[in-house]
Formats: sequence, structure tokens, C-alpha cells
Amino acid sequence: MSSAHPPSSTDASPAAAPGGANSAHTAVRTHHRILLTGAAGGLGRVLRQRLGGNCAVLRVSDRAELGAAQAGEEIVLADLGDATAVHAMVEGVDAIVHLGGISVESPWAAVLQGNIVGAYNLYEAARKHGVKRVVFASSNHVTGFYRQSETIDAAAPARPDGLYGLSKAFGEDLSRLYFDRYGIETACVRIGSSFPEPKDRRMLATWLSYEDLHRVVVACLSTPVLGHTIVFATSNNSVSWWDNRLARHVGFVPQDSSDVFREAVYARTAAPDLNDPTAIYQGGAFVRQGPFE
Ligand code: NAI
Ligand code: 15L
Repeated sequence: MSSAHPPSSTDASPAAAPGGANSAHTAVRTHHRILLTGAAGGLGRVLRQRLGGNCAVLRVSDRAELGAAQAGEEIVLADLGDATAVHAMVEGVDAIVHLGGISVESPWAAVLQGNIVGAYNLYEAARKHGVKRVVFASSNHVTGFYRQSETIDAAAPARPDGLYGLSKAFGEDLSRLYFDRYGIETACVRIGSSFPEPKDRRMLATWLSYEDLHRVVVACLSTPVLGHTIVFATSNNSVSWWDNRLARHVGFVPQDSSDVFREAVYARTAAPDLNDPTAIYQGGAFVRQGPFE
């Protein structure tokens, strides 16, 4: 296993990035075999339809049923908490897009198993099997306790808004360790809210279209030098709380915008109560979920 010490993300040369041009090239073949975890989930199903164009073989995995393998697919069922199963899932792949795990605020036992033990199992398997690039689905809830009146960048300290956000912060730190020690490059993609449309006023800031989700993943897979990088993943929304200047070398240039939904969202939603924490903080409703007793 290589023990090279590549530069940190902020040292990576912006010259290596073609100024975002690759973000439009979602048909680029980035690796021979890509593993997609969480493939049965909401975003997993979106990327399962699209990532086949970026590799020769797409290995899809989840603990839930995945149906029949499509052309160019392999299916490996695995629970992320099961180290043996995770090693079998990872063996033979060239890159990993890691969506699997608990995706909302949840009781500690589930978060621990899916997102903490699961992330450890995944990175240990990547180390042992020589996988050198991971796209990790992190979350805006790593920094959910910043205010909606603040703009932050990737250098802002984590302020998780719950156990779920905390587990994503752990995944980000874990991936940094595996970069510093073993040279495994990771993009920690702090996804905002990726749904067909923004559901409320908050999501006018956090919305990420499905095509922009694919764009950011392909940008992270294809940029020549990724390093260890935090990328805020939203569409090109006029209202934004996140500054991606420390991730220019990734070359993600979103093409969609929540702005086209603004009028309709305002028409069907009430003005926010500015004394309500869910309207004050970037994490929205997540800041009030739990504890689970
Ligand atoms: P989802 O909950 O629909 O999908 C997660 C998938 O992971 C499910 O298919 C589930 O079966 C699988 N999974 C859960 N625990 C597992 C375990 N222990 N072993 C194996 N598989 C397990 O979530 P969604 O919306 O598709 O999100 C995908 C990823 O992106 C998640 O990691 C989530 O935290 C992250 N994310 C999503 C956002 C969104 O707007 N949808 C926003 C921010 C982050
Ligand atoms: C997340 O991290 C969740 O996975 C997703 O379901 C959304 O709720 C999103 O954040 C959000 O903040 O809107």
C-alpha cells in the first residue's frame, strides 16, 4: 500500500482544473469499475441510472433489494456494519461513490452502525484493496448550526446539528486520515437537498438538482488531482450559504437553479417565524429532531 503524502486539498493546483468545463461532460468514462453504495435509496436510484455511462462496470450495493442487474452492472448486497461483507463489496473496484447509510436524524444505534462503523469498514476495505478515490456523500448537516444569515466555506469548523450530522463529520475526518496516511483521495460532498424540486423556502438555498448531483459526482471522479476536499453541493441558486472557492480544482459548475421554483414555493408556503430555530439555522428542521428516548 502506498504511503505517499500528497498535498492537502487546499494545496491542490487550480491549474489542474479546467475551470469547470468537465462539469458538463457527464458522459466521461472516469474508471473501469465503480462501486455505488446506497444504490437502493433515493439518490442511489438516480445515480444508478446515470453512472453506468461513466464506467465499464457499475457495481451497485445496498442492504436492501436492488432488483435484477442491468447491462454493465454487478450487484453485491452488503450491510455496511458487516466488515466481511464490505470487503467483498469493495474488492476489485477502482473508485467508490459512497451514498449508503443513515440519511436522516435517527437513534444512535442505527447511526453508529451505518455511518460510523460503516464508514470505517468502507475505508479499511479501500485501503486493503487499493482503491484510491472515494466520493463520500456527506451532508449540509455537518454545519447545520450555522445561521442562514452566514456564508461559510470549507474551512469553517464543523457545527453538526444532530447525531446524523455528527456521523457525517466523523466520515469527513476519517477520510482525511485515510488521505494523509494512505493517499486515498476523497471528495466529501456536502449535499444540500437533492430532490426533484425544492420543497420549502429553505430548499431554495440548499436545492441540488439530480443532474447537478450527477455533475458533482463526475467532477469529483474525474478531476486529475482531487486531494482531500470538501465540496458544497447545490445547484446555482441565487440564495446560497456556502462558498466553494476551496474546491475550484474539482471543477463542479452547477447548471440548474432553484430560482425557477421561487415564485411557486413562496405562493404555497408561509413566511418563516424568525424566532423558530428551524428558520434561523442552516440545518432547518434537523436542528430540532431527537433526542430519541
Ligand atoms: P436514502 O435513505 O434514500 O438511501 C440510503 C440507502 O442506504 C438506503 O437504500 C439504505 O438501504 C442504505 N443503507 C442504510 N443503512 C445501511 C447499512 N447499514 N448497510 C447498507 N446499506 C444501508 O438516502 P438518500 O436521500 O438517497 O441519500 C444518499 C446519501 O446522500 C446518504 O448518505 C445521505 O446522508 C446523503 N445526503 C442526501 C441528501 C439528500 O438531499 N437526499 C442531502 C445530504 C446528504
Ligand atoms: C440530508 O442530509 C438528508 O439526507 C436529506 O433527506 C435532506 O433532508 C437534506 O439533508 C436537507 O437538509 O434538506
